[in-house]
Amino acid sequence: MNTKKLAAERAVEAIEEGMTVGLGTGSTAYFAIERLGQRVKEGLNVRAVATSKRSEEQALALGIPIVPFAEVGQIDMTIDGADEVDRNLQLIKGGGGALLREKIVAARSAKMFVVVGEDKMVDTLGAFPLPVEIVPFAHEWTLDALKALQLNPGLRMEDGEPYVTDNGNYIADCRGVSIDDPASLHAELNAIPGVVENGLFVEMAHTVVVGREDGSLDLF
Ligand code: ABF
Repeated sequence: MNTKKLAAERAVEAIEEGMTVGLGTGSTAYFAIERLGQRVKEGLNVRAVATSKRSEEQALALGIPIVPFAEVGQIDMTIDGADEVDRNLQLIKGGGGALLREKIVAARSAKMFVVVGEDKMVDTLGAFPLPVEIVPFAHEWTLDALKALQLNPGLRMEDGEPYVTDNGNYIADCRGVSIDDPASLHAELNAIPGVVENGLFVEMAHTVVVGREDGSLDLF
């Protein structure tokens, strides 16, 4: 069973005529955009903003209208994946490197639908490395500040060079941190000079759609 596809397509059914939709990033969001593209071909009128260049390209290729941010007052509904979801529906996102744009779009959304396979559901966040987006300037010092918080940061690399986000920043992946209080850690991280944003999405999920291996769905 493709639990990601199951969850993504269920969320897309909640999109109504005339909505402004936020399009997430990642393999689960990919299925949501594909399904939305089908609905647009069937006559659904929506407009969208995307959380990454790759999601925007996918949407445009499917005929989903992308609108400038200046023309969007509020996003009605955003559909996006996650790397981990805890019992309080707090999230770790950013494994795909798009966390900054994803959080900006989620924050502007009336409803954020998080779409995951059941393997993403955890008791406590942190088994998945927490991504922290940092500026390249003096990034060594920013990494030191993360180390001082015992967050065990590692610079995300790609082809032997630091991975660069769509925003021209680096990502530090923080491993082995059991996150019992996501809200406090979120505030602590974003207070560090050099940190742009972090992958903790606290009190941002409106609905979590979970696809199960047995073909069932749960909505929280
Ligand atoms: C994106 O979805 C990222 O924030 C997150 O890392 C990713 C989850 O990946 P996938 O949907 O491919 O499992 O929104």
